[in-house]
Amino acid sequence: MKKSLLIFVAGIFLFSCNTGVENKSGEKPVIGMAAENVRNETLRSWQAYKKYAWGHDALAPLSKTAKDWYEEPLYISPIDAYSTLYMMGFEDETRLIEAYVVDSLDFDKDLDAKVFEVNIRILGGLLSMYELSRNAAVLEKAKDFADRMLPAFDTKTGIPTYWVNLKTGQAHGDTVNVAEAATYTFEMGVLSYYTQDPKYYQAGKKATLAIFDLRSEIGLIGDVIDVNTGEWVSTQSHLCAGVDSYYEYLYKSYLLFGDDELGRLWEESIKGINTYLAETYDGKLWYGRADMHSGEKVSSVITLYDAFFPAILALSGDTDRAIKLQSSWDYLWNLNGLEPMVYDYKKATSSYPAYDLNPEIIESAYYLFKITGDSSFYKMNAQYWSDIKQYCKTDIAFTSIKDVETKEQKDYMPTFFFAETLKYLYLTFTEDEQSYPFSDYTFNTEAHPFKRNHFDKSKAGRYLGFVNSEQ
Ligand code: DMJ
Repeated sequence: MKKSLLIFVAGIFLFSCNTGVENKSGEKPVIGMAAENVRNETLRSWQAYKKYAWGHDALAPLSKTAKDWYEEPLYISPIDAYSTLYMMGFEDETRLIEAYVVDSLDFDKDLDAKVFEVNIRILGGLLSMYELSRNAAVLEKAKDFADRMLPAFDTKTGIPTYWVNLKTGQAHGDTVNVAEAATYTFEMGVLSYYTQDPKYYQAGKKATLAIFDLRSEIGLIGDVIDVNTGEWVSTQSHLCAGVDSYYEYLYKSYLLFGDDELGRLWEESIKGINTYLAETYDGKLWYGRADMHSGEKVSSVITLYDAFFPAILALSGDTDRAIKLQSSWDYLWNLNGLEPMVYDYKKATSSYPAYDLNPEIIESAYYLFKITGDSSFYKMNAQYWSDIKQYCKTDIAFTSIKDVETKEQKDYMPTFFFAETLKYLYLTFTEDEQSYPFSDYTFNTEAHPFKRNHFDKSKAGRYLGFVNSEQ
């Protein structure tokens, strides 16, 4: 029997030996052994973080030490981990994080933070912490943090600089990629909704419109831009790392807030993507790189981040392409049992064969499993989880891999492993459909969940400052 089939059959058998995790009403919903296993591994890794890296940004699981992104820690792992721990029902742990954030976390730090990264992890994490806890003091922290980010958006184009100093507001770094330029409408929109102050969403949307307005005659964008001149520094068009979440937020922000303008931007963008970037090579669907002006293919080098795209295709209704693309990514994963960071689908080589516990292929399998109901996507995630446990597990947690062929380990557990990878695995496997139904939630690009019906579309225009044409 094939290994993947064996895992699936074992999964079905184990479902009959269900365990439970208490929910808020004191009931014990059945989650099944596969989900329970992810839950146990999450707790084991979280406890390792607490023991060896508490108060710091991330855990280095081999040396059993802490790593910080900047001169001072910003507490990124716990903020990123919160929504996953919450959904898994670890109430003591989430209460601990919440208390630390409210009582001890002070963002008045003289350090330069990467605007894009702290937006999706810290602002996104804090907003979902508020969304789940309804603790008003957490919303105040989120607002304080966003106010410290806003000076970065004060450029000629409205596209934020790469860095912003959290204490002084001094912003610098004129060259950014498209993801760094325009992945803000989601978090800024949520904050505008909750504060009823449009300034956040307006700043994020201005940056998004600036990128869209700089598209070529054939409707493609480049990938690196100067925030002051608005000139493309690189005219390569793709949906790989460095662009990915720009497209993701066009659709997701439209979905969550109902801003039709973003919906139109998505519709226009996806036409160019499917016309010029998509190609079938060796019987597999891939999205490569093309020149934004001529539309001619310039490269078949992709990154594992691109595996987010089947999820967005499926969410936006193009299940056919989503299934084909996911099958290409599944093929790539199974070449080595983990996927390489960078891969050339024509040369079948990797110039950077690391795997950093990234979530994207798992995220897409989760979406496809929920949208199509096809168990082959469940099986994919069972396979990926089994491989991650085989190659990335350490005595205290999980760690990144230097080379997917040799499986040599690095000494780092990224914060998105808590936020995304473990969450999407858990949500795929859990039998408890009641607590977090797929169609009730929209996730930011760091997998922080926001309940769709918390955002009343008849109020969103007013709170976020947009007008739909039919209103
Ligand atoms: C995450 O931080 C986010 O999903 C981001 O958009 C790109 N990918 C990383 C994890 O791989």
